[in-house]
Amino acid sequence: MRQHLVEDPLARPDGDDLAPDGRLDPRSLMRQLNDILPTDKLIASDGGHFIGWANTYLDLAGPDTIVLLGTAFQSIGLGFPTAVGVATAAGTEKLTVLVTGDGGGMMALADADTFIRTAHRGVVIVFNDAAYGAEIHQYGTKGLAETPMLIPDVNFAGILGAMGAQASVIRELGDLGDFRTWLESGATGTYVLDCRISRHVIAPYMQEIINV
Ligand SMILES: Cc1ncc(C[n+]2csc(CCOP(=O)(O)OP(=O)(O)O)c2C)c(N)n1
Ligand SMILES: [Mg+2]
Repeated sequence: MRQHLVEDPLARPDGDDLAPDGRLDPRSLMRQLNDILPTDKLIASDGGHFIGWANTYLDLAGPDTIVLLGTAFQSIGLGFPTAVGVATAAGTEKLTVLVTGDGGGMMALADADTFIRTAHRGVVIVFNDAAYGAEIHQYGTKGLAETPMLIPDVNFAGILGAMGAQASVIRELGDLGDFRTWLESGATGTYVLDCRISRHVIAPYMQEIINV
């Protein structure tokens, strides 16, 4: 029988500044990003554990301003190619925000280059938990070996910075200052937020799946 751990599905817990392991708490990160990002934006999302953050914590202009293609196709690695199409639709009018995991992001690096060359104004939020987090939460918790589910910390800021993006490694909320300045300046191009999040904060929807 399904256990409903989340009494209020609309609750948006504040989270802590940092998780107990010293990495970012995705909940406080998203609250901070929602404060920085404009409401008028288009969001492209890959699939993974992280899908529960942008669609609950970010204010959107409407239901047709977020595309969860990775979830629709049940395939990871489609975030960057989705974002290329979304950036084309956004033209010079709107900001395009891609949310991706580190696992799916690594699968799509060829299209990261296309996105950086295509987006008039783009933001890439990498939920970098150094793991195929969805696998850890769904199967590691059932006793499967977690070692093959781990990914060494990938330096997305370095890789995508070399492709021409502005980029920051975000280890604490105070590291978001440069991004805020970039956004407020109205600069064109792409800014990459390589967010080193904890895998110990599990999204409410995933808690329900684990406890089915
Ligand atoms: C092509 C493909 N391979 C494997 C999977 C199974 N799968 C679903 S989510 C996931 C983990 C994705 O890791 P990451 O992009 O880092 O996101 P996280 O779950 O850590 O937030 C995997 C391997 C899939 N959906 N599609
Ligand atoms: Mg991951």
